[in-house]
Amino acid sequence: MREQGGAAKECDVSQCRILVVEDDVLVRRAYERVLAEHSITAVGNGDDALAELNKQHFDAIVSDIDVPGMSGIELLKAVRKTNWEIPVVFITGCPSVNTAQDAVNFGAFGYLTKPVTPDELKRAVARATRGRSLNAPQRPAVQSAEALEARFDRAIDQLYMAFQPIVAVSEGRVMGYEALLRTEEKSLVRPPDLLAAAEQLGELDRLGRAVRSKVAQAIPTAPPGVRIFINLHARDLLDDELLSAASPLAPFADRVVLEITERASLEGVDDDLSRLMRLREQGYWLAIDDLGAGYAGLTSVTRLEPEVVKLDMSLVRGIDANRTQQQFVASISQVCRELGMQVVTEGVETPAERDTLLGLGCDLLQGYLYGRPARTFEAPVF
Ligand code: G
Ligand code: MN
Repeated sequence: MREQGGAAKECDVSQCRILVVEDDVLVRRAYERVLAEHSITAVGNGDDALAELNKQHFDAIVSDIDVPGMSGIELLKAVRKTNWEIPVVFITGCPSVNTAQDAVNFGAFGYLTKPVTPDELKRAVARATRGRSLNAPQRPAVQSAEALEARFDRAIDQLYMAFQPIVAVSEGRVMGYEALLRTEEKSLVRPPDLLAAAEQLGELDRLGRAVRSKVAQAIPTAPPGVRIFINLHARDLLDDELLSAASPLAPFADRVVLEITERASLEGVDDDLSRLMRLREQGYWLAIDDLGAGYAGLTSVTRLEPEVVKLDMSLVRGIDANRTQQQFVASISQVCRELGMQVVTEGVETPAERDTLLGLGCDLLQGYLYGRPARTFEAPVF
């Protein structure tokens, strides 16, 4: 169980602090102008960038890859040693599959090819800052005089799951549904807020158990043969209930796919890995979620050897018009398929995105184009 989007607030434009790393003065000024609505600090090389990062907090980094001295990729590696969170958008004059793979491996958020239009740059930064607030929920956004405990209790009482189809397009069938956390409690209606509340109250186990029990209740009503995908929070892995034979999901283990992110798969390292392996022995499938979103890297793919890899929607959005995204999705999905993994691409919204993905050999698609999350297992629109 883990946060699932919802209408999380983007960081207030004026409040976003962006670090721009670009050695060409004219280009740097151009980026500063395009991003003028944000608070910009611009530097010409990686060392100065690290010095700025030590001095102040930033919401995102926009970096050229080919900067003098430390390259953008080296800068990213250095940043990731201490900061797993900050989204990094790369811009390069000479794209290559190698640098794209390095970029994703170390959790880059986006990868743009020069010349970048003002719109592309603005959109990439908006996505990066939005992704950040989605991935790192702060304290609950809705303030209420009523104690958090009482609201959280109600949120748990009024918890329900919404199911979104994942389709195998060429076969015209549904391969699974992702179960997404929802509640009727108005003050915690955004999943990141509900998760932040659970974290704050030390109630993550209770939330995770409630989610698993709801999903288990719903599985008998799912169409035969489909798999049910469920998001795990890093914390869920430490809850013995998940691994116990008495877990409500246990009877359905061979139909359930547990989605994990980089954080869930690497945080406790060896212990987490052995717990994941035990879950697999019980019949669960494992999926790496949000690959390409900024923190799920290729190391989690090689360590876990998941049955399924889910490519993040930031790689899908507008893929029909972006050759770098196309090249990247093609190469990553090919590697995963060669390793025997199924590749799901998330967030497919338009026929153009669908057609491009199908052309790249991606056949397992999830997104609003096929169906929104719903309380029952709705058939997708093909
Ligand atoms: O991190 P994870 O992949 O579990 O996030 C899934 C979230 O993405 C859910 O909140 C779901 O509602 C949302 N979502 C699903 N399909 C689409 C889509 O096509 N477009 C957008 N913008 N969001 C989507
Ligand atoms: Mn997911």
